[in-house]
Amino acid sequence: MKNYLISKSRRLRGTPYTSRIEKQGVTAYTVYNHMLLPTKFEGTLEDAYHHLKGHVQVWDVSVQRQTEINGKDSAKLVQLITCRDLSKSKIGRCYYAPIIDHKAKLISDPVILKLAEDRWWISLSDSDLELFAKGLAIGKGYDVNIFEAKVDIFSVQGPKSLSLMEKVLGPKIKELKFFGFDYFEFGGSKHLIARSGWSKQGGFEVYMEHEEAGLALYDKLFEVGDEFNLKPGCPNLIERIESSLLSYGNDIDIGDNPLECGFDKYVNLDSDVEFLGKEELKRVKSEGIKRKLMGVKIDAQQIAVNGSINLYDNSKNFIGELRSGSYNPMFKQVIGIAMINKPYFNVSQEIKINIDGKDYSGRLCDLPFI
Ligand code: THG
Repeated sequence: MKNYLISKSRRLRGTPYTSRIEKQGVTAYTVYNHMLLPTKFEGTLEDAYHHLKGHVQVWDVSVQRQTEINGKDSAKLVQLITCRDLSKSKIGRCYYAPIIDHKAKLISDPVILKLAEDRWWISLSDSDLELFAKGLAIGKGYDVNIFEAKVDIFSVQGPKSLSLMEKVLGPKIKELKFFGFDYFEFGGSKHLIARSGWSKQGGFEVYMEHEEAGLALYDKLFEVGDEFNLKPGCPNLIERIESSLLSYGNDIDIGDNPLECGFDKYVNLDSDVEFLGKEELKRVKSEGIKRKLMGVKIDAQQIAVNGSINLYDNSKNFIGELRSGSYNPMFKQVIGIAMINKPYFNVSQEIKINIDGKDYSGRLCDLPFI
């Protein structure tokens, strides 16, 4: 597949780490939240996958922008836009939460951080949530402030992330629970650090607000990182599919509802909290979903998914679309994520797919893969 250069401009924002990762060997970017997201470093994607699963990487994920909502009515507004019940949410915790509109369509699948009773960060997937939230706040007359906070996250992912972070920040980091956050001192500033990140190999995310001290922390990790075989990296397509971490715009989008996406545990219809799309979701739930996000295993050795690829059954009936996929070294075949229509969403349903002019067979499975 031919690749093309990306033309940088002010509109396509760089990050505080761009000059660093360009020295560290970044070779490709994508665009996410109007910003540069590295997708490849020197070496193959498969090398980076094995390294991520065995060691530790630091990623520039500044594209995970924070929409801050603060003020008297902020809790009301945050609850209005998510179907996850946040009424018992705690300060110092992160919540993976579907954001939906009045028709229960998915606007974003961010991580929500509760900083205070009246202060929230919504750590966006690729979606212009700020405009949606502002429109609602204006229409409802809510007393809130909504803006993009000046925060640039770097992520430390991999099985050796805890040892690396402990070496630099001390033993208190070990007390952080999954999806918890706290403030840690480095270089004369306090940094919000969460135990989270877009891999299933364990790790942390540093929500960098103080650039000088934050960049010093980034540099310090690389200064001491050799012992842990630290390398620069980025979200890894192979690992994230294997781990079933969904990518907004790829696996799921504004045409889907959260029940189709398998977000059932983040859809709370029985409590009395008020949110957009609640009645619609109740209707969808009682009627049953008509499509479902599923795993696919394909007897092929490579694939490049740049759009949707149609899937058929053995009698050539259209059954759904593959939305992302990659060769997986552990399964030794291509695995992917697909939206499958009723009545075909049975586990083990056989599928046919055409990749680059050649037909292949495969099977559906439940998510997650492992
Ligand atoms: N971290 C932060 N912001 C983000 C992402 C992130 N914004 C964009 C994108 N990633 C949002 N999407 C996801 C998808 C999955 C998870 C986090 C963000 C995730 N899910 C776990 C899982 O599915 O097992 C845990 C969910 C839970 O149980 O609460 O981590 O990565 N800051």
